[in-house]
Amino acid sequence: MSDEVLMLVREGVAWITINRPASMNAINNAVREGLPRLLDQAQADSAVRVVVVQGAGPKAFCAGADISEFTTVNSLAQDRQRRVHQHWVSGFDRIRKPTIASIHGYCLGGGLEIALSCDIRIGAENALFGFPETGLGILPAAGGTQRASRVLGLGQALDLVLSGERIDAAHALRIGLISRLCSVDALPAQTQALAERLAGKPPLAMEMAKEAVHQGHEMSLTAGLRLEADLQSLLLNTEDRLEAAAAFREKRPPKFTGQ
Ligand code: CO8
Repeated sequence: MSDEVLMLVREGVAWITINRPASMNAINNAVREGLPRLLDQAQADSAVRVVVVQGAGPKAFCAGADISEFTTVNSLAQDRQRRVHQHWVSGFDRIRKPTIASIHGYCLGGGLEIALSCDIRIGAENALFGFPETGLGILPAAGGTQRASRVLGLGQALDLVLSGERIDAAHALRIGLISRLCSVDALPAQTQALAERLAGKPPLAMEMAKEAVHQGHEMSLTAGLRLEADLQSLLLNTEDRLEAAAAFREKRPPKFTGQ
């Protein structure tokens, strides 16, 4: 596989790095094909409890699609193939483990769509977010128009998508685009601490909590509450629930097995 997107598994955390720093980690074919493949690998690997996505180099998380590949108009056949084949960010919809975007520098276009596909976004003070797509004659079509409105609400999503303006990290925190903000220097350690905290929790509870929030968001309140109750019933039958309670009683750290 190309080294333009890398994965390293450490202490239950899969660190996926978009590794094209000379191009601001722009998404070329290798990234488009490699990222979903690595996400599927992380899902299949029982040693992985949490996935972090980050960008290599000092300047960018990801500056969006590689514009140097924007040279030809798609034929209808290519377009059909694109729809039939896996959507390039769909790996995030398949992964049941918690995902974190660790964002520094530019987070634009497809890069912002990757970030929005993650469950938690942590941003460094130098992060800059925006959707330049409409200025390029396209729209944010890797989930951007849909996920932005779900994460931010219609007003903020329409502002970002239509204006194409960049917002800084403090603004992103204010509108809920990121939920955590830290200094540039602290970003790796803060991300690692958060990822390891999540990785230390019972995996089935994490998976089902994630499912309840994501699926429930697309349902009526009544259906969502039903889903929540059903998933809780499943968790009440797990070994890890008993282990959590036993560890609390015995004043020791829990040992979760994912059963
Ligand atoms: N694609 C290709 N190369 C890029 C990209 C990009 N998106 N962004 C930066 N680079 C390259 C530059 O060409 C430059 O290369 P070189 O050194 O060889 O000239 C290098 O990275 C450094 O960039 P700059 O010199 O421009 O650095 P600045 O600090 O002056 O500016 C910016 C950084 C603001 C990030 C600027 O480079 C920029 O505006 N980049 C383009 C951002 C953009 O419009 N992205 C595309 C959005 S559209 C999109 O993402 C659609 C997603 C669709 C899903 C993907 C499937 C196709």
